[in-house]
Amino acid sequence: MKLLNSKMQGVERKSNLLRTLEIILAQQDKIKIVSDLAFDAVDLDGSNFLEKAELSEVMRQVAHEMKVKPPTDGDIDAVLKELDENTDDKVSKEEFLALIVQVLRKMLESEEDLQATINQQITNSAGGAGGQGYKK
Ligand SMILES: [Ca+2]
Repeated sequence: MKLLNSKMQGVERKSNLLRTLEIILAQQDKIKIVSDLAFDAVDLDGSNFLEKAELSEVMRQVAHEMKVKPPTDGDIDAVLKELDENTDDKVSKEEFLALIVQVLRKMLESEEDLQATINQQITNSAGGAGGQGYKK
């Protein structure tokens, strides 16, 4: 926190999700633990690799959780191709970790955008509305 003090004025209003995402992304070793747990949950046949069907399943779940459109078959192929660094048509734990980090980064970015919009609106309304009105 001390390091951040000088730039705190503009960024005080952060959602819990935004804080959580920032904390998570700063702790890659913990992401690895969570990633491995998630991997094991997704690796339905216990092969230690995620085949396309398993990848499809987790992408649908993530899309559902994030309330975005479900992935198409083309999306799944594209992600598999992108993640599958050694081109064996399946995703290893290391390759999966890269996916988790990407998803967290995307969430952080969209949360930051949302937060910036909210902060702007609070700033605008605080100007004329006498301040006290914005309480939980
Ligand atoms: Ca598998």
